[in-house]
Amino acid sequence: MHNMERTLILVKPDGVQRGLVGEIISRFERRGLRLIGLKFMNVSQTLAEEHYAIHRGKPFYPGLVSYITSGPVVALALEGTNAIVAARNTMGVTKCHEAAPGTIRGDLGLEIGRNLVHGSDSVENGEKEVALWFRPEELVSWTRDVDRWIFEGA
Ligand code: DAT
Ligand code: MG
Repeated sequence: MHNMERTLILVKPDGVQRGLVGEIISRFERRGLRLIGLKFMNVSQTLAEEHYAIHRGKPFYPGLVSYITSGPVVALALEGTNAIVAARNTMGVTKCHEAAPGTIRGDLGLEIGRNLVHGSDSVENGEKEVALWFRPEELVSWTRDVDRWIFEGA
């Protein structure tokens, strides 16, 4: 289907610790994105470093890696038309205090270093990150009965 994209979403350790897993997942679910992978896990140092490789060398990089490895996370692989931009808009901008009300970060967070969620930022990174966090056999290929009421071309 046209513009069918994949995105990797993480509910970061603060979201898990604060009991916001259901709240956060439900926003993506209600948006219409189709779940294709879901797991609850601790993040190894290696995975954290690979995931945040583009930020290596930046002043906030060590804090970023220690934050994502500080407790369990929920990883979601989602699929949908324009999934990258749609999910980014549902998340809100990186700095929670500047994020619009109605977004996850704008409704639930205050600080950039406790910003609750990760979402892939491009179609290419969506594919790469889903492959980094999920083995092929962990991804579920399925047809959702409601797809044709959400994806016009389905
Ligand atoms: P996003 O998570 O919105 O995709 P990003 O990819 O630019 O943002 O950065 C990844 C994470 O790094 C972000 O969620 C929080 C942290 N971060 C980014 N820029 C930062 C900064 N200037 N100071 C502190 N932390 C920062
Ligand atoms: Mg990013």
